[in-house]
Amino acid sequence: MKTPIPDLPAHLITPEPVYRARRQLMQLGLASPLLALAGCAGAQDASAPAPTAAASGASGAAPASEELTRFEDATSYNNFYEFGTGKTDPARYAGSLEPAPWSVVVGGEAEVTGTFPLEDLLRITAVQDRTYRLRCVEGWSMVIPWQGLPLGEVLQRFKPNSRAKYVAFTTLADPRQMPGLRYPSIDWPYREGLRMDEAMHPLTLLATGMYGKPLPNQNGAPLRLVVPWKYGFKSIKSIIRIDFTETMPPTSWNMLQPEEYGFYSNVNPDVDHPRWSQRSERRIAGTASKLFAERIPTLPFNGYGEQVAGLYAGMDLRKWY
Ligand SMILES: Nc1nc2c(c(=O)[nH]1)N[C@H]1C(S)=C(S)[C@@H](COP(=O)(O)O)O[C@H]1N2
Ligand SMILES: [Mo]
Repeated sequence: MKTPIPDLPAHLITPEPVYRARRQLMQLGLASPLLALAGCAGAQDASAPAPTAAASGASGAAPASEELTRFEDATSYNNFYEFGTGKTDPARYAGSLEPAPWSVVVGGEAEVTGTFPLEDLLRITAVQDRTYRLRCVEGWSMVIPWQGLPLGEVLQRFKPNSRAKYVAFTTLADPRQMPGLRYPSIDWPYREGLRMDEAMHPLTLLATGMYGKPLPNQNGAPLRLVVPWKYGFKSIKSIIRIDFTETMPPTSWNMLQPEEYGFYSNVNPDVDHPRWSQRSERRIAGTASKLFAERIPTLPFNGYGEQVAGLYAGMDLRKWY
């Protein structure tokens, strides 16, 4: 069943928050003025992401001075429990995942809902290059050059209504493709969620590729979230469902250990995990001989505070961890 995504002129479908978000991105040097005009579907071929100067230059979101994690490490040291809980399990077993054909169900509090082939979603807006730090709650981090669509621009196309306060995401849960589902490590399917303004923030990416290649299966092919100011587990992989909801949706790690993992999960060196400190981290960005670099301090909001701290103004981040 195929539902056409309305293909309206950009000036009709781009509401004020997204327009402002784009302007903010341009000011950060993260989006070219050309892209800002290219809001119409099919503006750029999603299958051929062209690296841009903006991808590696700007401060904060694109740490030019930071060494990239090696492709080999980013694709062999993974968390993707659907393929096992060991770090090397995803690379070993994710070959059975079938990322094509793929479709995503969009439901809940929106005018446009239905089942959409991935190809149609990829035509909503242009693919962009974004180099982001990703900080796992376990205390390691990576620097990864992603390609993807700004999530907010995609979501806007479905015309969320005034009851849409959150966005819930669901990963595929197919025991035929995912051997890890045999174990109740998580109450499958893997679920994540964002508050609407977090989902609409220009840094939030719906990733389709990394290092200029399509997403490897172990990294969440064919479509995953990347929310660089939050702990890695918010960056849900292999998404098959997106729902606009009025209430805060249940999320996998919070369901599993509510004392340890909250809904927000913003990277915060001042709030320790109950079982370990979150003050520092070790980058996986090294030479072939050493997986982890020396310990470095963890930054509030993973270093993206200038862009995102405003989303949480007035909130006690010890309570809303
Ligand atoms: N569906 C799903 N998404 C997931 C996970 C998972 O187990 N299942 N692990 C999360 C965790 S804990 C991290 S740190 C990142 C790791 O992403 P990477 O393997 O691409 O570095 O994926 C996140 N997304
Ligand atoms: Mo993680």
